[in-house]
Amino acid sequence: MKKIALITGATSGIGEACARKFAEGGYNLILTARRAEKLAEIKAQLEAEGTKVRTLVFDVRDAEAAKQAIGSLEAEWQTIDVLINNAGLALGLEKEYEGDPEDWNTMIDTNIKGLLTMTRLIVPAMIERNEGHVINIGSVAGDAAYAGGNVYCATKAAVKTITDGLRIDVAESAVRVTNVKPGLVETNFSNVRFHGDNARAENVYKGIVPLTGADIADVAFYAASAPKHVQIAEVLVLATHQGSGSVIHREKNA
Ligand code: NDP
Ligand code: 8X3
Repeated sequence: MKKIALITGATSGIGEACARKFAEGGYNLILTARRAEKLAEIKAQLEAEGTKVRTLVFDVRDAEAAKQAIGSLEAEWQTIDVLINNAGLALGLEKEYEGDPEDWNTMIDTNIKGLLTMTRLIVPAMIERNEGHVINIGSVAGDAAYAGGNVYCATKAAVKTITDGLRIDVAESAVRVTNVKPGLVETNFSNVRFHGDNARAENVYKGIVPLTGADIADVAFYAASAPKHVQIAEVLVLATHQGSGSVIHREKNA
């Protein structure tokens, strides 16, 4: 029986790339997100290549929907070896005193509470079996605030602390816990952040070769594949020419 990875936010960017990487690496997959059609498309592609896939359509902000979705899995799909808590977003880049409270709520409910909901649902069975791996997608944004990043940065700082807390709480077991903290990754992230302003989103990646979702999936897969006695606790992955969340060297004429 192949191992099973559950990936939240698997319809785009880093989550979709993790789906492809873990499929290539021999896992069967439970893919979750809100967009049913996109999930079905990815499932069809991966199944054509020999991976078994279950899709669960729910919003991670809806704890009851998440519970029902996980509960609906057949018995053989309940043994989840790797949970990748990836679903998340930034909304806006306004100064904190000018930000939209609706955006703040969405980021907090998705990036923090959604991750906690999934952890609470999946980890108890890992503890019972004394094996499993939780990989949370944090961010360089969680290491230090940058201009306009305020609440988004705070959610990723919370992901760091929540990940560290989980690692401490499972230390008696063989369950491993990893925080992968990407820098600038070209995905749908900036289109979402700027509420569909694609020209503004493109500017984020001008003059620098950004990371790709596949680069981050490689790191997540490495952590999951390390020998059992090795726990990759945290990895910061920046684009070359990126010094920190706010220091980015851009080629002028690119
Ligand atoms: P994308 O916008 O490309 O993908 C985000 C994914 O999250 C989508 O699959 C989306 O699916 C899902 N998602 C968003 N909100 C919800 C929700 N409420 N319920 C369920 N699924 C949801 O962005 P990225 O791939 O870049 O982002 C993935 C993670 O990586 C995020 O946590 C982000 O903060 C983090 N990150 C991104 C970086 C970057 O530069 N891109 C850098 C550092 C971290 P759907 O819309 O179908 O629900
Ligand atoms: C996403 C990367 O630098 O835009 O977490 O915050 S950044």
